[in-house]
Amino acid sequence: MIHRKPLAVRFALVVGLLLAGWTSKTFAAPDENAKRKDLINRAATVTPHPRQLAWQEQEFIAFIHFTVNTFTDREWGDGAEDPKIFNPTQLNCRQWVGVCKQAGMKTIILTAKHHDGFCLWPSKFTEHSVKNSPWRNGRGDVVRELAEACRRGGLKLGLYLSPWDRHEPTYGDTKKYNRFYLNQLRELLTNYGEVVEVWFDGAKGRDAKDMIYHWNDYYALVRELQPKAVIFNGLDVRWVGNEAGYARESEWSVVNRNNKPFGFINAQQRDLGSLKALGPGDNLIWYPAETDVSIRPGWFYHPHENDKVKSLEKLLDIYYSSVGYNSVLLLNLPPDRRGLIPDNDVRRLRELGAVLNATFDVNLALGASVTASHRRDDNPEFGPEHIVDENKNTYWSTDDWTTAASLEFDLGRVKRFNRAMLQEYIAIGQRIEQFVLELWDSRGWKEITRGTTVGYKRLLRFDDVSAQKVRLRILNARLCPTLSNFGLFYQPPLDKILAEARAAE
Ligand code: FUL
Repeated sequence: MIHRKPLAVRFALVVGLLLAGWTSKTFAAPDENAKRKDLINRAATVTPHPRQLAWQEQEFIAFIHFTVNTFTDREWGDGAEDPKIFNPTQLNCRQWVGVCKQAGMKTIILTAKHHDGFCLWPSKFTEHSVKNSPWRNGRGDVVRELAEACRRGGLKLGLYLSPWDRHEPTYGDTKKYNRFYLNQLRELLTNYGEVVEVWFDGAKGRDAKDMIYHWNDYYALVRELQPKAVIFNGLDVRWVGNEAGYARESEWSVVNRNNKPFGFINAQQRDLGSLKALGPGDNLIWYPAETDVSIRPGWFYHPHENDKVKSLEKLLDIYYSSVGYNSVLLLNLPPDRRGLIPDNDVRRLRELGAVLNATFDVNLALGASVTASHRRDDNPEFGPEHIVDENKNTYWSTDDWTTAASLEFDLGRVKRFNRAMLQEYIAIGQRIEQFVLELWDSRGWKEITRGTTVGYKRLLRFDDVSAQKVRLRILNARLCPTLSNFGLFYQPPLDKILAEARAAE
């Protein structure tokens, strides 16, 4: 049975509710606005540590997966492998370095120990290593050879040390294994010179024994021994969330840590950094994405994958969708049983390098005259000419809360291009949310392409266009946009580039 209230009471209730609604809207709005402004301000001003900046500038780095798996044709060794099967016949780290340099890579990260526990260096803390393999009569050290080849070739070194170890008998005993792991980490970070990235793989099989990794002790040791190294899947760099080679089209480097331990952010979440994903109470941190993918289907060498090396078109798509989407690309190259990067992979990397050089060697916007709708404080320090001055430490910006602005580039003469590049001055934060690129075609401005986030680098691909004047309209930015670099490029047809590269060989 329903009890109905007298009419007068019902009337008073309705009026009361209406009033309450009206007052809460009227008086809560400024508070909501202030909160939102505060959030935007905070999100716009979180900045990278110099070690994160240096890592981001590497742009394109190599991953090398090499262990007993190379000889057993497996992806995950079980730890029972005989060290004697590790016997590369022509191992030459200088070949690896040469191939990586040709492709434009700046760092090489080596799996010093994968899940099988076999160590590519003669660790004092286990017998399961190169010291018990016939390679170099048990006196070999792949980590040392790579460190030296990198130093000689001007590349940097990163190391991967799998926490999950299927060989080590102490695995499963939290106290003992953590001590063992820290000892190995200490060896690697002490004996091989500068290390710029330490890669902590979170993978662990379902059959793995239960134990707790002392992540904070691992991080502390990295900071103590290699303060310039970034920690992947730890304090400094996050996993992009897939192993296919694709970053998000809107990849924000500022995300909510959620007060979870580092490494426990849900890297696979579709939106980690937009203002929809962030809220007023969030603990915002600079936590940029690294995109890892293999040039072949597997991470390790398998003879049956020799003809499954990714196509040049696929690798270019990956490059534009990782480096070009505000991420670092970590491309895996598995050495074969000779200990060399296989021939098909070498050829493909050489092609990739040739295309990237042919495209990005000449920036058609360099030296263009630039005018801006807005400039910060009317101060020449923030003038638009800094966008095309080739100096990554100078930039253009607007006043705070001028969140839209446009920039006009006069190239001096009509030029043909099909690629564009934008770079924010991320040392002071990441801001741009949306932009449009247009050209002047004597009747008016026409859109060429548009994009969302920029961050360290945004690359855009479009069909060939010709113009003397180009306009970049920043439609929306957090706090105020910055730009430190703008580029227009022309990528010739791939067959033409490859024919020229072959002729030059
Ligand atoms: C994963 C590992 O399980 C794979 O074997 C590979 O090392 C990849 C990069 O990370 O988590």
